[in-house]
Amino acid sequence: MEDTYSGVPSRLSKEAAECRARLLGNRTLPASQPRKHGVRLPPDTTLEQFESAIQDLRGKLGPDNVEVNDKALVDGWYLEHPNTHDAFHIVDQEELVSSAAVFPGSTEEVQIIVRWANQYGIPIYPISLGRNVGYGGAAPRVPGGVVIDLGRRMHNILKIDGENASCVVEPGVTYFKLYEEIQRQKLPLWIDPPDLGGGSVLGNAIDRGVGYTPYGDHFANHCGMEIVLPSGELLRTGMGAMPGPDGEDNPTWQSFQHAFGPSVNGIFSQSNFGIVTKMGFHLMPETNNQSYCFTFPHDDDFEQIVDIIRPLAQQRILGNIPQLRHAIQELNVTGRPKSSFHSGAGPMTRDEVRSAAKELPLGDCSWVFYGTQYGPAETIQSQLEVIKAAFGRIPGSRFFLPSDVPADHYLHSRSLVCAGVPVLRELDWLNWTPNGAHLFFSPIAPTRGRDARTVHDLIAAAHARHGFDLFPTLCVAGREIHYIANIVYDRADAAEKRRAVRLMREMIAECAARGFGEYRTHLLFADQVAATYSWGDRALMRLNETIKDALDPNGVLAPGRNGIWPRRYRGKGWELGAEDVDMDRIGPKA
Ligand code: EUG
Repeated sequence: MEDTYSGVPSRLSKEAAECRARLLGNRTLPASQPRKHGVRLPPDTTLEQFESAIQDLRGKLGPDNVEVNDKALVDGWYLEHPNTHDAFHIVDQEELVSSAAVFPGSTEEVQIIVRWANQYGIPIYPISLGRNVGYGGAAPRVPGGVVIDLGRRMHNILKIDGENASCVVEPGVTYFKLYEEIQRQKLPLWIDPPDLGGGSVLGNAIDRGVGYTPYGDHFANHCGMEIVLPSGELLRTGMGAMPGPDGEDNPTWQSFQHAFGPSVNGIFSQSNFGIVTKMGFHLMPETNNQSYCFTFPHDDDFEQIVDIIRPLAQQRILGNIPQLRHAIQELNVTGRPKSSFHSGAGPMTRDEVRSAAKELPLGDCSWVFYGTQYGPAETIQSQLEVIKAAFGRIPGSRFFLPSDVPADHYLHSRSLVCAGVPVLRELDWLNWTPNGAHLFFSPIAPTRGRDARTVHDLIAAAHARHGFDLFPTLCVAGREIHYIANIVYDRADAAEKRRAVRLMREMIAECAARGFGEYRTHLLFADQVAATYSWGDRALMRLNETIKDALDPNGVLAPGRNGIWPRRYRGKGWELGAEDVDMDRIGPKA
């Protein structure tokens, strides 16, 4: 845990050790198994070509900074995560694998790697840390791609500016690390962690992840990037495009995101147009805050809850993006396995959830709303009066402060996250099944009761059809909801994994038929999701492909990422569509 960059701070070492013991205790799979196949070579590359390309790369970067992926694959766990494959493998563990990993120590070395890839036509796949769990982790979309593990050596906090309230980080800076450094410098600033604190600040933002302080839209709160283009050239966006005096960084790089001309920042998020090696962020000045939750008695209160949140969020009376969860998540966030609540196969029944929830601190309920208010005590008090009056219109609703629940209740961890303190608590729901892994289904729904109901019913019916418990976490803003369904599955159960893939594919298609699309998805589903954004004869994808082919004519940078395939790969059997549910081999059929 004393790891220099990707471990946890000492304040969490006991919690992390317990979490690890529970997760590994729930594993029936061996820590690793002998490989069925040898190294997965990059496409169209012979072993001899691969070996001489690797030898060349070792010469350029040093032998210790290139590792061929030929050993047994180890899933590890959140804090000891692989850079070789998707630890939460949803197809065969050996499918979404790299051929090698390379560890650049500088932007110049990233440029060298990109030029090397162009020379040999080998696909490269940059990761920050590989903790994009539930969305593909460290895995390259094209099996046999070379993973550029940026985080291992590029994990410097380049700048923290207390006056401008901003920072500049490299890809390997975790939420934990940035938080600890700000504490060490005793600066009155907050970071904005997502639900788990071990991820990369930069990586999460370019995947357009979400956090829960008022600065929770991570991409919106970035300010300035440095990017290695697929040609190996270097670019700075925003005010950073203007040279600073005497060769320094532009003094307004972290002050103003848009600068002059087209705003190109966005095309480097959720794309494969460049490798972001530095990124600036605004940091929120610390403030007084109060977390709380409301419970509601009936499943059918759902529409009214959503309709009450809408004006409160639009008026910015709600302090952050609150989460709306179901009572079943009160069970799984205890870290107890499903088997302690339910026997036999199939999802838990509503009655089982009800009787188990009765014994927990919030009692029998359906939906739970977790919110936080910010500002001086009087402001919080008056906001809470408005919010209580609004939710009070729902008969049987109940209000809780952290002081109303035991110290181990989830509300206390929520309270930390919403005040900018990164934690690990959410890992506990992986204990639900043996060998627990998760996959997110993440559609955008309008913040309107009837639409939210449509999406929820469709997702609930699909989960029931495929025998999965439904764990809905709704991040509700004033006009849209990030509806996150956490599909928890057993990595040892191939049939259950196939059902999870079918479940995903059907939900993507059924939501799209009603106009609801995903904000982000796992690598395996990116083609299907991208294809749902097809307005105007695929106008958006045609633009993306035009940009891709112009910037990356050799098609080496993260082919297939977010459904964008370079010309060299298009229409050759790489795309995975709605029909692809039994994927024992990713890639063109021989
Ligand atoms: C969560 C939230 C997300 C996401 C994946 C997971 C929350 C899990 C709002 O975005 O993409 C508890």
